[in-house]
Amino acid sequence: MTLFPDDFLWGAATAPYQIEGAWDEDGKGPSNWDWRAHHTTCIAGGATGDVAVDHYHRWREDVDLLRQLGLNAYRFGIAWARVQPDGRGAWNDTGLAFYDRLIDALGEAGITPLVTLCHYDIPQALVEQGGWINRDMTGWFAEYAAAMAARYGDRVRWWATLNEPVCIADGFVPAPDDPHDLAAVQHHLLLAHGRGVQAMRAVNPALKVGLVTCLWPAHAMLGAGKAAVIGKAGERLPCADGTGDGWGAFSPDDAAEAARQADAAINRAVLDPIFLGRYPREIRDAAVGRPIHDGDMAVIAARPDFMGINYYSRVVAAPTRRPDGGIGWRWVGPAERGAPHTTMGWEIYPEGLYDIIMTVHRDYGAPAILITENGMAHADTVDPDGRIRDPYRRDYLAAHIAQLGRALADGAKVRGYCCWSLLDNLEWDMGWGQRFGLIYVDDQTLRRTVKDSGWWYRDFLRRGPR
Ligand code: IFM
Repeated sequence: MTLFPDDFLWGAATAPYQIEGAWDEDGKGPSNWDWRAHHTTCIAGGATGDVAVDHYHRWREDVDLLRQLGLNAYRFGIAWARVQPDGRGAWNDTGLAFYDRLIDALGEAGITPLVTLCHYDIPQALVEQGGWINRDMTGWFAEYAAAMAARYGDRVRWWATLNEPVCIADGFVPAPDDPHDLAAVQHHLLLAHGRGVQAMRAVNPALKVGLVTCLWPAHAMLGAGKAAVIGKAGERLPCADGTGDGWGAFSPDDAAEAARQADAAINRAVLDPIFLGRYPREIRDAAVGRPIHDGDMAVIAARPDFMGINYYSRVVAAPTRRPDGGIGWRWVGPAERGAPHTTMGWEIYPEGLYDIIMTVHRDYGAPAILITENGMAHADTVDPDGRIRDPYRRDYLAAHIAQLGRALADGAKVRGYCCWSLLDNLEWDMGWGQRFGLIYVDDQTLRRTVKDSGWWYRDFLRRGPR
């Protein structure tokens, strides 16, 4: 018996800045990422999204590739600056028409669109007014969300307001160094989500509106090298000598606290406000002065129709001693532990997908879950016969989909799964070095070639996923 219902959404995902290019064509305004690429040295190798992988001009071919892969869903984002160049005021008809054509072509191909409103990029004109530090952003975002719902809501049912608010707050706005500014950015992002949900529901109550966040199960680690022990949340780590309560400078309780802090910073920073209407204790303690107005938390906690989960790996947190004597944490990467990992330096840990789905399902009671991103980067190469043999990616995807099946069998309401990514693309500040695609894109010609893992995904879906 198949675990996956017939209407399960099987797709692949992209983001506008990473693929579209045409950064200043047809009336598009500059975005914060255009500015970053043109005015800073943040992006490795001086890469820019000016052309990216030229999806703006090659979208027909890309939709055809989705069809060839037999996918019934496609997650993409709208570049706010393409449809509303200044983020306020006038709309850009040519930009709006681009997404009309894309959505219509997906409809003709029987592919369900899942649309993200803000996948890191915002109009640069809004950055010049403070960006996410400015509370007015929440209103401007809600107006944009409502306009998108009105324009495309007849054809697009699934909407995500933001992609990965924790990442936006941490590094993708003009980086807020001051902890108060960071707290403001985090809060305004979630408030923008909540106000966006309200605005879209007012336009069309039939829409499914949610939020996408990247979740990393946080595990605790004590000790170092081969002697180190790692435990899942809530597990009590053994002591070094089996008798006392210590392991060098730190105890099992310290390790548990480190993992709790990592979990709060990465996962609960979003899940608690959205589902419980409050920030986790660890975050409340760290940022005094968060600009919360009366009623904000209720707006943020307007129940989403689904939770979008991006899953790549787990975080292993070891305790550290803070200058004030308290316990802090540090991320112990897989290379340091000798664990298998991708070229992003992320551990390959499929079981974490099951764990994190069950957390969102059981502990937070999410009404529905979409896996909005999952995949691996590797330095893929083209063989002399033109094929891209990537058995590592096939194995990665198969292992993660198996965990998805486990979660479904255990009652989690998972409605879909999208590989990250459809195409090799610009990996933000890491530039062109990280190939995540099911489809290889040649650096020079931008020619697309489906990798073996892409054909494997097609065949897996054809066989009827189990
Ligand atoms: O490329 C990104 C994507 O834009 C957001 N989620 C993580 C991916 C890999 O880093």
